[in-house]
Amino acid sequence: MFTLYARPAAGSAAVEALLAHANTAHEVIDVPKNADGSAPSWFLKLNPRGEVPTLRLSDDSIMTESAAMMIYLADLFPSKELAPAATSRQRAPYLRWIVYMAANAYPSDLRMYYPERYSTDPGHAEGVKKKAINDLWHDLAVFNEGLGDGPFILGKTMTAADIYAAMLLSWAPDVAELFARHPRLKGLYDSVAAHPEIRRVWDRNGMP
Ligand SMILES: N[C@@H](CCC(=O)N[C@@H](CS)C(=O)NCC(=O)O)C(=O)O
Repeated sequence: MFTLYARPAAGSAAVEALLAHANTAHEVIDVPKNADGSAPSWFLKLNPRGEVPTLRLSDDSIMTESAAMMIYLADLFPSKELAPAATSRQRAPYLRWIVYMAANAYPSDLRMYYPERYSTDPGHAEGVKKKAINDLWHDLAVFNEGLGDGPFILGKTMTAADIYAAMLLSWAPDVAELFARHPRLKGLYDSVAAHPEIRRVWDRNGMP
């Protein structure tokens, strides 16, 4: 049994979607924020950074970091074929694009949504946000260039990397504009969302 600590429209959505797709026993607990926006003290005991997703595993241990969860859970359910084998040539692009999204697009999104957190000077927030939006367009254009004929990252088979990437695409500053510029990204997003159990999770998270 897994317990996913989550928040609607946050980075927990991809992990929630993977758990639903794997059809494995899990509960989702939405973590409220205090009035000042900080994390509640009970949650800080689980994850000192106060971030979702946070995942409680079946042995009661706690895991953090969304990309690590995607990789771990995909390997845990091999019958779902959400990850190429460690020895497969496809393992390299699979890992590349999960980590690319976690290391580039996700932080750009955080700078766009929370620019005030990236300087001690409140006057810098607007510039931080503008730069984050520029970086995000670039991050997603590079991802688009890296895709083959699709619809998924590895071709015809959906993996955990696609579920993760789809969540990041949905956070673009202008999703309609993103999909107009890069139809391959729309193809990936729609192909992931065509899975009814994932669509339900996207809906719960207010995703397009
Ligand atoms: N590197 C972390 C980042 C997680 C993260 O920043 N989560 C955001 C929501 S998307 C969060 O909970 N932020 C805490 C806050 O808003 O105070 C991961 O990939 O899991």
